[in-house]
Amino acid sequence: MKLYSMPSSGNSYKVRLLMALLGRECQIVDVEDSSVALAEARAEGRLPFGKAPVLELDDGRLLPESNAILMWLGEGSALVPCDAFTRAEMLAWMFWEQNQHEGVVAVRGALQFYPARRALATPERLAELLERGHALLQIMEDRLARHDWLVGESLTLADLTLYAYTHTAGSRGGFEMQRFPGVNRWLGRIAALPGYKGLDG
Ligand SMILES: N[C@@H](CCC(=O)N[C@@H](CS)C(=O)NCC(=O)O)C(=O)O
Repeated sequence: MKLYSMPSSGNSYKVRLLMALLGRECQIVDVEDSSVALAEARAEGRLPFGKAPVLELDDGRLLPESNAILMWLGEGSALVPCDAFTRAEMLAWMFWEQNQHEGVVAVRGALQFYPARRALATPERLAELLERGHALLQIMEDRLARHDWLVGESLTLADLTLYAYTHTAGSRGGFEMQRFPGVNRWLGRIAALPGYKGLDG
């Protein structure tokens, strides 16, 4: 397998993290933001939706969308609950990550991290994203203050999905993470998992 992966991006990192935890290997093709490699992968038709990550299977099939890739790789592992309702709850967090959390928590980080986007980081936009991000992180805190994991009683794909951008929410996004002790304990729990690899690892 080959993973077209953006080194600095949480969406690509969540796939690399799952692979590390499952002890699975694949060829990594780095396609950093604004790079020639990204433009080439796109021009060669390797990125069906124009974005990274994309997993290329040995038979040439291409799978885009980070959370779809997690589902494919996680299939049959303990990270995908057998119980249908618990599995649907896991998916609910994964959809929420894409349609709420990422567009605020990741975007505030990206506006400050990628030089090309700094011009878009107006004080008004940053302030709005800060307030919305704190409200989203509070939703995670409400769950994690009382539970070790987002779903059920063990690690699932939902935790890995949300770890990707939450673990840099303070350092990149400037969110006040001390307000969320349950989230911080959960971040530590994930970082202590056997096989764990960091964003730069
Ligand atoms: N929903 C997609 C989002 C993918 C995405 O937005 N990827 C960004 C990096 S995080 C990308 O490829 N950006 C390069 C570009 O738009 O030129 C997923 O979860 O995989």
